[in-house]
Amino acid sequence: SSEDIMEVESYTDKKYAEPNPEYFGKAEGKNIIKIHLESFQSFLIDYKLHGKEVTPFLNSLVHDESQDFTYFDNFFHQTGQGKTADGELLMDNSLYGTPQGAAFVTKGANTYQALPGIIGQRQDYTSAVFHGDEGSFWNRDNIYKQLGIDKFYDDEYYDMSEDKVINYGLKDKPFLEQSMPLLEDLDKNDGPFYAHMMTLTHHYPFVLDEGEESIEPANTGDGTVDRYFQTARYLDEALKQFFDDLKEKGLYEDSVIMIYGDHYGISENHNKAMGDIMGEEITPLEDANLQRVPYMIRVPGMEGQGINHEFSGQADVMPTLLHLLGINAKDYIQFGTDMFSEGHKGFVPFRNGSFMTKDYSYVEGNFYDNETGEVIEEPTAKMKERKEQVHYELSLNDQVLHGDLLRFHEPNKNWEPIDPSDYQYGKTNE
Ligand code: GP9
Ligand code: MN
Repeated sequence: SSEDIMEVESYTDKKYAEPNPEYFGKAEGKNIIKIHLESFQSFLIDYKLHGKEVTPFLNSLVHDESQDFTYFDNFFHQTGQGKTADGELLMDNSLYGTPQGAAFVTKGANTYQALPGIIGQRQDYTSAVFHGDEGSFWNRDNIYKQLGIDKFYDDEYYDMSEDKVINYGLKDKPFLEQSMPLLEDLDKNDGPFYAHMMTLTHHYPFVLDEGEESIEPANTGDGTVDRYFQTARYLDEALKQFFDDLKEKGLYEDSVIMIYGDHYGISENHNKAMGDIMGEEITPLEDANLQRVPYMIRVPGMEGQGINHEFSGQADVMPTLLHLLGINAKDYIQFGTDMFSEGHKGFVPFRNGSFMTKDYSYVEGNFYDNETGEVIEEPTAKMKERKEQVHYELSLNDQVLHGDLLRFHEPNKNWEPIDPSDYQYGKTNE
């Protein structure tokens, strides 16, 4: 009911962090290119396999100051069973998925007040998702309409010849290559745009066609883990090419470029091999530490910070972006907080109720000291309070999704509820 949403709003209002005036509105009017790194975990950054970097291009974005990126090395995915779809939901709504199943599917007809809809209405952005797989996967072709996504370029828009496809769909190199003319077209006719490029090749079981691997596999003896590095390198090469193309077409310099990992690629079933890779036993705490995924952002006219160590997660991205665009996140219901804000909240809930902070972690029912890796036998009252807060936050989130509560929420600023019938996808509807 409308009372339930008021309880949620009073929580998110309290959690809300004021924008950092230095950055507020810095990205207004700029194109936004958001690049999804499938199954990419942060341990790959700077990792050396057989003495060589696995992802030299991404590493260069992190370390070369002239690139002006800010890399958050304590950024975590917060996804559950909805995997990629949960990542999308989190980043565009600052809502978690559901405890079971994929909200994209089970809550696909809910009312949302999502980033694409908001910036479409308030700043005339055109939003588009690019993905070389069937549009119906994860119910995208339906829920995207609820999110206010204007265009959905699915496999219908790409040359999906057999030599260009592997595993779930189009290989990342042809995918990004073939996306360029679509992006240019958006820029010419519909700018400013918010484009979401969803890669796919670096996905379990991490396979490439013969001749497309440029590095040797690892040699733990666990094929999944061993091949993981090869597809990561393939993705890294695809990105390098994409950046070159963006620069050549004049789409790079003046665009916000944002890169994120959606969820882990190596599940805990592979912890033995991961122990070899990391050079230490994968305890429950280490497993939680491995849930870091990259988040990198470059905003034209904003100096890169290099490596930012703030603890943050996917739910924090939407408020961060809103503030960069000069829109106050307080106008909407959001569980995350602006990562550039002084008041950013440095605890990161996982979907299963575990959470991470700078000094300690709560994993599978135990508090851990991050420094020593030891279980904290007597957690402080503050730690226990934080745990209660995280569980309360997740329960509020679940009420929002189960009760479709955003129906009852009127954002402060002139908001027109999204009508899914305003959106049509597919070539035949153009
Ligand atoms: C399929 C792709 C994979 O389109 O998004 O989804 P995942 O298995 O990673 O959730
Ligand atoms: Mn995924």
